Amino acid sequence: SPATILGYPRIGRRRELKRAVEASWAGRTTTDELETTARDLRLATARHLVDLGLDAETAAVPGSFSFYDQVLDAVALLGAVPERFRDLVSTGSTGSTGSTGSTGSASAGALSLEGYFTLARGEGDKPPLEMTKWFDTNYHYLVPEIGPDTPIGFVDDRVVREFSELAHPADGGQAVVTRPVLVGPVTFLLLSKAESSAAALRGSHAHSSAAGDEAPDGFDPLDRLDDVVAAYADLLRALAAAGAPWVQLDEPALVTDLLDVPFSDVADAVRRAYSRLATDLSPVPGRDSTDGPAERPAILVTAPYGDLRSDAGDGLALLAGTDVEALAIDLVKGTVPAGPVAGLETKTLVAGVIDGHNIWRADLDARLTTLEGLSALGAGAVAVGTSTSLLHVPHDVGDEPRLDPDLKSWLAFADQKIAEVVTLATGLAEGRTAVAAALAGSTAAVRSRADAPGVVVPEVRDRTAALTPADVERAPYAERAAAQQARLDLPPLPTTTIGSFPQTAEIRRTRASWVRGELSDAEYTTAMRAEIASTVALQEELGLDVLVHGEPERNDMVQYFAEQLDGFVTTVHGWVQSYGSRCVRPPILWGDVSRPAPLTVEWAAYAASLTSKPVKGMLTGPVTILAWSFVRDDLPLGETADQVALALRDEVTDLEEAGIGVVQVDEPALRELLPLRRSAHADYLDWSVRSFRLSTAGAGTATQVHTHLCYSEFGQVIGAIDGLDADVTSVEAARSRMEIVPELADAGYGRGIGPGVYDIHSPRVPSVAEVTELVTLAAKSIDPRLVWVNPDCGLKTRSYAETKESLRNLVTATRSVRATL
Ligand code: THG
Ligand code: ZN
Repeated sequence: SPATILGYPRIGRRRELKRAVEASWAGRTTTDELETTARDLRLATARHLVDLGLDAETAAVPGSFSFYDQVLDAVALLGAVPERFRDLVSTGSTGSTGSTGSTGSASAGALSLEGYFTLARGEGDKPPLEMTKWFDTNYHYLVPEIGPDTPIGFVDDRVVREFSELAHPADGGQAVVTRPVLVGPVTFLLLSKAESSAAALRGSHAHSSAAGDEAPDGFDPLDRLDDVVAAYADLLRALAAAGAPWVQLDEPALVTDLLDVPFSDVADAVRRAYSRLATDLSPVPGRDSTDGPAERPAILVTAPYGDLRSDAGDGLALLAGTDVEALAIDLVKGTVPAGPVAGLETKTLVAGVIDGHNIWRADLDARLTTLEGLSALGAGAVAVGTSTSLLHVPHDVGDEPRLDPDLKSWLAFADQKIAEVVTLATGLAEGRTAVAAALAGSTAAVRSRADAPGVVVPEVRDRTAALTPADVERAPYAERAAAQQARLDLPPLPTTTIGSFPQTAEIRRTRASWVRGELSDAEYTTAMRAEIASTVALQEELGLDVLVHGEPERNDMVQYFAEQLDGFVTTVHGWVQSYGSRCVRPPILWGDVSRPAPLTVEWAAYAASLTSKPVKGMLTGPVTILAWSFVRDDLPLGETADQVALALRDEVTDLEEAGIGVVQVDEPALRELLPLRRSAHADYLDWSVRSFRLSTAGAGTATQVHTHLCYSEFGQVIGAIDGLDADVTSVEAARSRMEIVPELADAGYGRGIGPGVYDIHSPRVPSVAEVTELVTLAAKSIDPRLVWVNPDCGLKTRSYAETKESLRNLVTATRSVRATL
């Protein structure tokens, strides 16, 4: 039985691609040098996958490279460049195949690699494509902007060149026949937003984030399906001509209800797209009776990240009804249908039984049983695969010498997962005895993990078992608000920041030297205190009302906590791409969680000792800590969240005892973990809101609890934001002109709100007039006594020069609005 994976990490095991890309952006290397590095990386990766057991000749190795993002790759493939970047496109150059899409407007042309990066990063006053979370992961894709006149054609044959380069390697070494991987046409359009015609005319975004609102009435990116499909058809012809036997089209949009498109519309689009691609083009010769040259490779459609079947409709039956040759389904998140599925008898089913989104070694015996049970579906053939691309896991457990050997034996990163897939494929084809040793090893690891000390800690379990509804309740808000105002004595429209101040190169160097042991603990503490003192002095000088210590000691808002909590470990090389060249190292939550010692108190207390203004203690909330970690699969997420929440609750108590009167618990990932299926929302919102409240409800009535939310659209969790019961909620809002304020008010939210008055993701300094206008706007749509003034996110990635100027303008603007109240 064949073995395959849906995709492999592309950043490189030592982040080679990140370094090469950033060197090229900085002008230290040329684009040609970057292309060469990337080509070498692709060749080495493909051969590595063959060494790990994927077949070199049958397209078992995915061609899943990307310089930045797979959705941006599709934009480049199609030349679907928003108007404001159209000058980057070279018309006339249509890729070396000479094949062009016959549709769309005439100016479809290819982007250079530099132009491609410009769409991702913006240029001057041209904002980049918007970035948002990819399904329920911590990976971010770039959102295509598609309008009625966006050029769409097959303009860039990079995918074909990448295939050929590995199939006929210039170095004369091992050839690898890969399976090019692309975002499928339906998912591409469902993830796109309607291009704003007004913004297109202006050539700049100014304050027009609500691009969709300005699109021509009734236009939906899905209206361009025929154009996109025609371009994909041209690409498939080119791949067939280059000899590619297979292509993979990813259609994860089929596993989610969150895109606000009725299933019937998605189903129509899928039928239409795949009848053009699969039925109308003849597949590789030999597959059926066609004698002419192949017009396309065999097609594998994948549906990762969830269950194809839902109350709304049966996506598996839908895909099985098309003429594609293979379907990949997620059997980690998804379910196995009980009986035969019509249409599957002519197809290969790629059974995603190895988890591509988490790092636990699989129970191979159980997985083999699942695979054997698939015979009931009546598929033409069964292949073994991963549930998702391995993009979301690090490369190799073997790169982690510092991990405890027992713990290590429970883990499978990308390379170990490939070995698991290969073992299962052999086991399915040849029977259990052929893989007896591997099965025994897997069973032993599963047992060792279940029995290991620390996995179940009775005191932790007793504490969560004893929780009662009273543990998540605080005094009524009116009582809290009065006690907090008496204690804090804040002016109207209080000003604050979200927590982090710029992480200068010097701060990073100091932390790195301490980690390497070159700085003593005492020297490190002195250096961090000096940084905190200067940050506090700056905030006093600027005239902010609620100060922060600035977080110079924190590497990452989740990793910092995981390093100090029992039940977590962190890795050295476990990098996972977050967006573009940026990576994170998700901690591994392996056991019951507890707090051996205070986490943040000494830094916050030191800051508070330097000022008479209130200092806000800064914590990361339980949902976000789980969302950005690899979580255990042997305990319900809600129970793990409660354990983390109790550790944070103790921290809140300790902060209070140290005299801190304001505590912020950030939950930027509240929306990210929202299940892809609506049927699971109530349960998720129940445990996520409860665990947040558990972390904060130990605070006294006079302690002001803040939370901060960002990185997402909040529409689908607006009720939950109210449910968090924070005294003050700060949210991203500058780019959407404070729309969130009336939305929250409509949802019944009646506590403090800090709509971000400027976008920290851009180096632009907001003017006093601009901030004044936004503060005035916010104070009109909600009781002005509830409004706080703050930037829309932490300042970690900004420079001090911009930060000072922006905050100065923020304070000046606030004072002018205050004077009018
Ligand atoms: N932490 C974690 N996940 C996140 C964020 C975070 N997901 C959402 C959002 N924030 C993603 N944003 C970023 C921003 C910057 C970086 C990573 C994710 C980043 N990474 C460094 C890099 O790749 O060079 C490495 C990190 C380091 O220096 O330690 O800059 O804040 N968990
Ligand atoms: Zn934020």
